[in-house]
Amino acid sequence: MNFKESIQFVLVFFVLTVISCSDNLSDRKLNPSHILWYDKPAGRWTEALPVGNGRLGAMVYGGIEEEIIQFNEETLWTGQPHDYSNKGAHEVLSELRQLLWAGKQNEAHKLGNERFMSQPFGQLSYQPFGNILLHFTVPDNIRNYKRQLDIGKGISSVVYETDAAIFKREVFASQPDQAIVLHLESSRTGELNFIIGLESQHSIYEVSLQDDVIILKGKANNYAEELDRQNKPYPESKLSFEARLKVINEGGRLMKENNSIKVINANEATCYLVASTSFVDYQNINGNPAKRCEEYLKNLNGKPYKVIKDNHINDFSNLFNRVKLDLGSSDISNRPTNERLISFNQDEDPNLVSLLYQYGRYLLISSSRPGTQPANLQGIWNDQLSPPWDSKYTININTEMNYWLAEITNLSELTEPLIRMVEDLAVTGETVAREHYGVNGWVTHHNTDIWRGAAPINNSNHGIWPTGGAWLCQHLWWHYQFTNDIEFLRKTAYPVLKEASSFFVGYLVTDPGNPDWLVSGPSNSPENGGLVMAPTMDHQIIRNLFTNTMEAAEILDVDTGFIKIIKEKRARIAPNLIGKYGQLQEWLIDKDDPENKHRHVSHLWGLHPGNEIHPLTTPGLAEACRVTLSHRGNGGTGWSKAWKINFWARLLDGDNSFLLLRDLMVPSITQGVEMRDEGGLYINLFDAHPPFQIDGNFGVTSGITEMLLQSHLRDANGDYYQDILPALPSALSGGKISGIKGRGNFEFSIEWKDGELLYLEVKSLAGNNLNLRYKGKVISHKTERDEKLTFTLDDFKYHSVGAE
Ligand code: FUC
Repeated sequence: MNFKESIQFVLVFFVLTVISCSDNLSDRKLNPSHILWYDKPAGRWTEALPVGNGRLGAMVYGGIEEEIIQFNEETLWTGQPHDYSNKGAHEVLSELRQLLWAGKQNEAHKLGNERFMSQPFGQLSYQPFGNILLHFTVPDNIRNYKRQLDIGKGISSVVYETDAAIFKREVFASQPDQAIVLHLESSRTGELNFIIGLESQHSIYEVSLQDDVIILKGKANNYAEELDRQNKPYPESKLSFEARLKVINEGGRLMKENNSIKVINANEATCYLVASTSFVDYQNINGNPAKRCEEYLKNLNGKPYKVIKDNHINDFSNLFNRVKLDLGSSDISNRPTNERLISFNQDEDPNLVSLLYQYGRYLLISSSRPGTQPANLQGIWNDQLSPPWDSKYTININTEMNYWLAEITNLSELTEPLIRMVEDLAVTGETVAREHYGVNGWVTHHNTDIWRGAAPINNSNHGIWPTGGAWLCQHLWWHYQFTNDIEFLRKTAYPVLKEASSFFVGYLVTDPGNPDWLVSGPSNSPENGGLVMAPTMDHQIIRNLFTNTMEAAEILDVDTGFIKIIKEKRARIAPNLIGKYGQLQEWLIDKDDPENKHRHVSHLWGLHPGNEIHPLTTPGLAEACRVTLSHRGNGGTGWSKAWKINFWARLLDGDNSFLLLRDLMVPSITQGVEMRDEGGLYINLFDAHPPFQIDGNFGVTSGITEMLLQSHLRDANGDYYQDILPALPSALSGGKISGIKGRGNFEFSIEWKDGELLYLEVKSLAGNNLNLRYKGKVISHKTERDEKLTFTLDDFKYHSVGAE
């Protein structure tokens, strides 16, 4: 290098360094649709920022003097392994049916509660684990405070300046290293001073110190209520837990302070929190949490922070980056998230829609990983000993909604925990099928917990609902449809679907009013109208289960005799009916009240997530769904609104779908007061039922995807239609999405402008026949595995055929 070249090199190096430093400071490179940020610490839990690795979750408050990192481990629940079935309940099954046929609902409720319910009446609850507490000695004159969550990397951070230095903290939950990692640094040497400790909310726990490790050991509290409504005790809590926090400092020193560790005059510090319980599986709680913690820490020993962070980012972004969404942005998009949320309904800020969309994916990646428990009502984040609805699994909508986004937004492997839970329920649910119904197969009602309770809980007027397991089976079928994994179909999905179908073969009864029809009952249309015979939703779900079981058996070439039986039964299941107001009937009897605004709109299951109602194939029923939705109105809890976003998208009405989305994108807490019974968002963009319930977040991501791509209909050959931009709202008239998936294992990039398709790229991952449909025009192609095809609007204009 000569002198001139050296000068040039130095200059280029200088300019690049300045750009990269200023980028760091001003966050110029940050994509506002990947960042939640605030200029104040969190004042309450729903303002704190969530991180998680599927097993461990944490909520970071970002305090300046006092920092709280509240954490969870997903297996810490009240109770112990337990069989909830009610021996001999089947003795009253026929009487329950007779009472309902005779119109004696009150008597049926009473008998149901006396003889047919789970033992005890309720299930157990998910628990908080503990808090990491930090106390900082903060120099004066704090300025430029910022806390943020980078959802593309899964890292939460806090930065502020003082007269002495710039201080920065990062927190993430590493999946590869199974730890919550906290890194602290100051821009000037020796300025970092803090005390760190652990505490728990459980009544029995102790904290101790072993060198540079703080140890928290305890035993789960009992369920918050001692006795159920029939004075039966809840199973005693038996799980023990342990967390260990290791502190590593650089440049300073550590000192013991009671059972905490004091870090003095350090430049940097890294803290690793590992945690575990004695839970092994729903039948076994003989795990050794101390040993597990020891192993987690041993694995971390000697690994530099940078390596752990890089591994975390690689692991996290590998999942997150599969889908990119750009709906445009403006200056408003760079404002703090809380301000964006407050003004969303007045502002042009489609970027906030992208942020909320990706946040749903972020939350699933953080709360559901292969080998973990499925995301519960709060995902993995809970700070209460007695959380709303026990933070368990409600199966009459909520648990399924949690996973609606998984396959379509390219997070297929994250369904593994749900699928494993269904496999467990197929075991516990077999006992319930036998004891409560006297039939073969397996059944699950409207809730489950970590002990895989499958019996009807709470109250007979809504707990006796036997189609929970059948609904969950849809997710196993989807997994096959999206991956085409035949071994999965053979070994996992089919046996579960077959036994779920077996249950309904034995359970369905002839309708006395119409002996050609088979109906479900005793059951209910979730949480609306009490115990009944023949709710529409059940029939839709059972038809769907039978159809999927038949197709799976055909693909696998097995069980011809059994398939013949379910084929005959399916043909006799009572059909969807249109009632006197033009509405889709919620029950076989036409008794819908057009004034009823109930949050559940269960009888539209066949529209979404089912596929038996569609404006193109069953226009009359689709119109009846539209009437029903207009009766129910746009109100509702968070998940109810989220479901309606999906319903309207399936009715191909993007503008109505967006209207619901806009209604949901409002602050749930205004001037410190929670809006009652109306869904909205908290400051940290958690969805509000209220209170916080994560299903709404996941349902939003699913609903937006349904606006852009749908693949649930098939042509006469059984190939899926890939409907492109089927319900594009005018408010999102331009944008770009890549990585979303359609059935048949296709991956899509779609770009649109002024409400029209601009460019489309399809990757065929399994080599299936491709059937693209856009605005009534169809392009069909035979594809090779891994073939990539591109299309423009002109291809649909000039080289397509009219849709069937
Ligand atoms: C169902 C819903 C409630 C709530 C609960 C967890 O029972 O009806 O609104 O979401 O689940």
